Amino acid sequence: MLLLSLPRFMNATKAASSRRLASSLKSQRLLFTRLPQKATAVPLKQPTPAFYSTAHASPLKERLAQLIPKRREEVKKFRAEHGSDVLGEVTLNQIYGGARGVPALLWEGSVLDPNEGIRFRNLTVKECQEKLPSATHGKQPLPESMFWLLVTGEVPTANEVQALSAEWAARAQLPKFVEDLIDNCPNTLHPMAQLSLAITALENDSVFSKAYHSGVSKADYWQFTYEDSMDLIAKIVPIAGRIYRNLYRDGVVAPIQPDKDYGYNLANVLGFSNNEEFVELLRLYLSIHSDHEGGNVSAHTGHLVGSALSSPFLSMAASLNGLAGPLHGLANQEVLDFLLKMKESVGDDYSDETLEKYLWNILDNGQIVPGYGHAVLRKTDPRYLAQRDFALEHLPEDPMFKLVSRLYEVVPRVLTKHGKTKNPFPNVDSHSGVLLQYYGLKEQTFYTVLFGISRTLGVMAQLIWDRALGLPIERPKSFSTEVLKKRIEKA
Ligand code: CMX
Repeated sequence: MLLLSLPRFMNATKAASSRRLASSLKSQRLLFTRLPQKATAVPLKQPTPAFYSTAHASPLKERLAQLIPKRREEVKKFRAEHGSDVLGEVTLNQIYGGARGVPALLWEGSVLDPNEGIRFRNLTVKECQEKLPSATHGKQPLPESMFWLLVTGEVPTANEVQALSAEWAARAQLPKFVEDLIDNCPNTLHPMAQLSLAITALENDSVFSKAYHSGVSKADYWQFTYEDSMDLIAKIVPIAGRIYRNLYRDGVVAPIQPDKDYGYNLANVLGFSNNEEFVELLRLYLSIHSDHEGGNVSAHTGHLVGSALSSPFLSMAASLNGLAGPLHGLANQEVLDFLLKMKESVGDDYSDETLEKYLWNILDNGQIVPGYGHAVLRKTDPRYLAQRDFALEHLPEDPMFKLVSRLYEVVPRVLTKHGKTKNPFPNVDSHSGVLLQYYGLKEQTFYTVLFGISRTLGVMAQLIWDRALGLPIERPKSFSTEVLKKRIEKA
């Protein structure tokens, strides 16, 4: 077991290379992302309404205060020069087909290529693993470093990551009524519903809502969004711990450790921090599930609700409600149910014939194979591969991992023959459950909560920029079938 104090937990080699990376990235073709050299810190001008006093020193906020004015100018110029340029067209099928592929959203943190997979601020999953600071003796990116990257487009230094760990730990205290709210939930209420309730209840202390109603300048909205976002990211950990410990253990939640990183603290509130390998898994998990561009249900919902100037708490609660759907984040729970049932049925017989027969039975019943397919991806999800690499290193002989591995060979073939899905390959949800099971986190109804914690990082990073760039309320146009028919006739 490794219990390291915060000043020591950073991987010095990676931290040292982060500056070099920032300058090498500068030369790459970046569509929207700029990676400016860090300027000397300037004191951040904070708006000072009566209710607003932050005791939290925040290097990330200072850095944002430097980046935002430049970005605002850049976007203003870009829009002035190209505001009327056409980026695509919309077909009738797209209107009836869930708006697939319609270029309609701004999302700064990540961009998804159908074949290559996700790039977080232009870094692939593998590059993030190589370049973002990790824990001492660890290999996986610290979620703090992923958040810094998503927000700023820069690889943070070890000190910057350490400051973020300390800031999140310092903000983690829950209001008593939120603890009571969770404690009073019936144990039949799904953990995602409990999570959403608790996050909604944090609205009580939203500085964004208070600032809005006190009439602060629009130019300062981002600062209050930032404060709420940081509180939310910090408090979602003890909330998750409380839900987990109430539902599946003794109801006792370990306190947040102020000198430990985010992944450690999450493992600790769940009761698993004595296994360093599991802590590393959580760091990987929290980093790679954080963002998957803006069109997926959870990301888009958070962004949409935030556009009405609902606070980060209300926006994220809405986002989590979307994540809780079985076609989206709940798929990781569904995958494990599916695997366990399959294992029960096939036993140790992982032959092509037996697995294919089982899969065809599901498909012939009109059911889906959870964990396979994607609305955008057309190849194996690199987030799946990162988890597979982790399994190959740490649990290569685990029977459930072996089943997942065999399905990776068999399912694409079957789905291709089935001929419906546009992408027969596994997505991120296909792998996470077996890893969590292996380390003893066996309650699959809780899995989407972990996804939700991670997704909060991506949604909050974007929400800060939404307010920094002054994006307006979202309002795409809809039509009835009758009107569409008329328009088509006319066309
Ligand atoms: N098993 C069986 N059929 C599938 C399938 C799968 N894994 N994936 C897609 N299909 C079917 C669809 O249901 C659809 O059938 P109909 O024409 O009868 O409606 C057809 O193939 C075409 O779908 P698609 O265009 O390939 O996929 P969509 O963009 O409509 O949906 C997704 C994408 C992820 C919802 C779908 O692939 C699916 O349901 N997968 C299983 C659930 C899952 O793993 N979700 C998690 C995705 C990642 C995440 O968001 O967390």
